[in-house]
Amino acid sequence: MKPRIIVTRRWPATVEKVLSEQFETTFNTSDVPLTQDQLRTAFAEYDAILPTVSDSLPAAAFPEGTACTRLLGNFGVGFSHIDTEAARRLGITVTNTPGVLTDCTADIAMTLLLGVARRAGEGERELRSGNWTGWRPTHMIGSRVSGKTIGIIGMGRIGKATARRAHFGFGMDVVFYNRSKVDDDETRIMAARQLPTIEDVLAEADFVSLHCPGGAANRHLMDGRRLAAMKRGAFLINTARGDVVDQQALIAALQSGTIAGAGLDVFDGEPAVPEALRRMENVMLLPHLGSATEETRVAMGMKVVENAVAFFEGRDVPDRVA
Ligand code: 8YV
Repeated sequence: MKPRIIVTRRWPATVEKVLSEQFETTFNTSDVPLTQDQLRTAFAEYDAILPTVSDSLPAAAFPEGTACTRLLGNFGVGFSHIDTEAARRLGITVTNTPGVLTDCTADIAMTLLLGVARRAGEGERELRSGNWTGWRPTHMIGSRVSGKTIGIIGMGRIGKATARRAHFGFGMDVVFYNRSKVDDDETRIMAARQLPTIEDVLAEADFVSLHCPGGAANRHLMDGRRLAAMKRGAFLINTARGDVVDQQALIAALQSGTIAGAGLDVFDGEPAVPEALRRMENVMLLPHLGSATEETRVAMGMKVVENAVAFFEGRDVPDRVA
């Protein structure tokens, strides 16, 4: 008998086909995520659940006692929406999809960085609304990017890929904070400097780009105090997780001019985005597009398949996180 799996959202068709061949697969064909009740029921009915970031799985979402589910194959690299401790207690393996979305997420970080520095969203809004009155020397003046310093918080795969783009592509200097020492050719070749504290990075960076995991450990890592510690005229870029930033403090910092602007692909409590942010001109807001390319979404799906096949064949799973 093939393992029974439930896929909580629609995936690229090519991957859905592979899943259907390998497993007895149920797809949530509706356009909305499963409810907490449906997820709880799924734990009693399926050998594997393949969730995404839009499925909240805190401890309370897990069944008490036992579960039929033995694998949570997360479609995405970030897994802070899953309580891995609760999974472990029930003997459920959790996997993610590292590596395959690195470049595309770094591209979106740079899209946001360039977008806010050069006021691209604002300019497009002006033109589309018919309000552009023509070229003039003082029109929509932004901030130059080359020669500036990018501060990376979290120098993992995506942090490094963003630093590479910023340095080699746009002539930026790189400073970074990372919990553990990073000592490799890649950072050396970019002359990227690891600084001892986040505050040291904030003191030097013209653009602060977040690339650390979400969840309790990093919740509100960028709080009001740290936003105030950013350089005057600096920008914040977030392609990590919404909860890494204190969103209310960010709104206040943007309103008061404490920071110059922000480029955000993720939000605390998304898809809800505070109206205050949506009304501001000095922010660029994207609907969580980090990994949203055809190639990457297929690669993510295939990585979940690879992990699930290995798991049910009793082999070591390549991307186990719990
Ligand atoms: C994914 C992401 O698309 O992989 C991640 O961590 O943030 C996104 O790029 C999303 O998580 C889907 O589950």
